[in-house]
Amino acid sequence: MLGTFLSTSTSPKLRRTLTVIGAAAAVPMVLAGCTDNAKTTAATDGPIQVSSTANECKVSTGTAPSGNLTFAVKNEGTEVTEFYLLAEDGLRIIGEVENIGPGITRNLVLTAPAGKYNTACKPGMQGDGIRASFEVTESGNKPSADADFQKLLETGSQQYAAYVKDQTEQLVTGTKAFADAFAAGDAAKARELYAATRMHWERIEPVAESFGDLDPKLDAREADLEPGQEWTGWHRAEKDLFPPADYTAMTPAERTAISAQLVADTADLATRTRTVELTADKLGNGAKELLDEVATGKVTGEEEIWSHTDLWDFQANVDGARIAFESLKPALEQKDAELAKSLDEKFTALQAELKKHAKGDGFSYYNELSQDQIQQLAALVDSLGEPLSKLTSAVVL
Ligand SMILES: [Cu+2]
Repeated sequence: MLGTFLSTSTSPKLRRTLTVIGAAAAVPMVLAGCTDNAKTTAATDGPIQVSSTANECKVSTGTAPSGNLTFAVKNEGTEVTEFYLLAEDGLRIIGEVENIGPGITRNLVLTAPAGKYNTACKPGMQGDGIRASFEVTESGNKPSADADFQKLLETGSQQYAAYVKDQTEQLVTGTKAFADAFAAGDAAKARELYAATRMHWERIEPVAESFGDLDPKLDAREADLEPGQEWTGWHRAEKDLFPPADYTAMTPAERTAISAQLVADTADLATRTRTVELTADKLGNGAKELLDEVATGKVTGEEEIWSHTDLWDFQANVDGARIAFESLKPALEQKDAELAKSLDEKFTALQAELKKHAKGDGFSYYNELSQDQIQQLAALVDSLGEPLSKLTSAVVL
């Protein structure tokens, strides 16, 4: 959940900035092509070290030259942590790495133009995090031409943008049908539409989550609510449709209000996604985020605590990750054909295992799975997560 980082809608200025980020992605290929120039790349200085503890977020430097940055984030605390690079306004997320367990180091690789930023560690994944300012100075490294490689990245990003557009369109339509049924008290129809409609949301979750104000309104789970937070969205409806024993059903007026809000927030999401500039680093990091979502919410059965439709979400997260990978694959094959092959194999293996649990148009319910089956899925998710964490650096550095 990124709910604490409220995001503003994408301004024209931000769009220009993101376009620059996209253009800068071509730099490393140029450098890699001329070996005597390799020392001019910022990456040769090695990653920026970050140490996250319960009450400190130590970053080894407060400045870095523009271009590709790698933060090696070590969790030296006792709780799971996250690390973010935020824009100067402290709201917009430039890049993030989630779910860093105690003792673990994970890299955040991103492309940043000159400007002022903020770093943040979020031990325990709660609150605003421990922040500090960070400056990226102009390195003078201007992207110039490996036209072919740049074109592959651009094409891949455009393909993924089209995918997001298509998914949001389906989400808007599906949500309307679901909300109509739910508001009308047609629980059977709403239950039938619930999981399949949510798949469109779950496929594009990293894009949806980049709007930190919309994500909690649409997808907050009851267990994750902050004190005083109003509970709306999919999981609010889920509880009413798949009620636990001690549950008091919503009134028709409450159902109507939740439905209207769900439709309005989804329309807002669709509008905002149109102006998001998707770049190679966002695709690569987004793919990994989706798989992390699977590992932390779906393979554990926590996302759909009442409906038990976790495998629908699981499939959708895997779809979104795979589409991002496939969009980058032509570029990746130029840089690291072995990694492309490994990712292909591991996506295929995970998909094959998931398919074993398919039932009609959907899946078995989570509570129908045996411990062995859950462990088998979890093992394949872990095995894919390892090479997937290398995707961004492989295409961007
Ligand atoms: Cu979710």
